[in-house]
Amino acid sequence: MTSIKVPPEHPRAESLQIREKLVEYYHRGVVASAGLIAHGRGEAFDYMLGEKITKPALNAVKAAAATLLTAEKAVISVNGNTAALVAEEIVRLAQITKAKIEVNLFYRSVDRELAIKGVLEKAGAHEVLGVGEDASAKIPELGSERRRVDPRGILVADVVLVPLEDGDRTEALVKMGKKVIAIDLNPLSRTSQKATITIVDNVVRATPKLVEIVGKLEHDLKKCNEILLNFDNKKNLAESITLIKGRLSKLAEK
Ligand code: PTJ
Repeated sequence: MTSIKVPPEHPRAESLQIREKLVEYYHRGVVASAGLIAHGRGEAFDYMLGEKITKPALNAVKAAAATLLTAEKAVISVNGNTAALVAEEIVRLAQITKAKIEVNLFYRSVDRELAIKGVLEKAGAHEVLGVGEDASAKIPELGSERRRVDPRGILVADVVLVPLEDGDRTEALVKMGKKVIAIDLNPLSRTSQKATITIVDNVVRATPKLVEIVGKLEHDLKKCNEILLNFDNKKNLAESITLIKGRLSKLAEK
């Protein structure tokens, strides 16, 4: 296994450490090989966003927190990259919002499902849905392995959080009447465009921020409703795209 120790003084140390972590979890059977490619795609958008949480991302995080806290049956869908990067934050988020955690993979294999379950349990999860025979239900109209869901989880959820998704499932879940919260660095992706709430940010920043905000809003139903009344996903998503455009223009002028 080729892995390097990133010198902390390296100007891009944080980004390189995240990359190394994904490579390590790839070798541990958690991350799919395509997960490494997906990360590279995300990195490119992160560069354009300025590698920090933006105002529209923060607005979306607040709306996501309010949605999770007011949900009846929320589920956090976890894939390989998410487990590798933010397992502890996912478990904490599930605890505060009383959401269930379900493994849902594009590149499904029992070995990967078990490896991801193991990572989540090590991070403190008591129950992980969607593993092996537990993923016995099917999302209609979906051809990929992502169609296989747990009848106690995603199938009956009213709200599903999907960090790092791949398009058609978001659309299918929305068609089933569910609210979908996506975390995706690419504001142009089908997931971003089809989700009910789109957080255009890196999971490594958005997930801890989500934990922080749900902690603040946990007992404030009035505030949650107020946030939701004032949130417009289309407008917010457009702001992320405009922000990238503005940043690129400024950089071009330099
Ligand atoms: O673990 P599996 O089997 O479920 O597979 C997971 C991947 C990510 C391989 C699968 O879902 C996939 O192929 O996804 P896509 O279609 O490549 O889409 C991934 C999206 O996530 C892209 O729009 C990326 O820009 C975005 N992305 C990548 N890394 C991050 C990210 N968004 C937020 N935070 C990141 N760290």
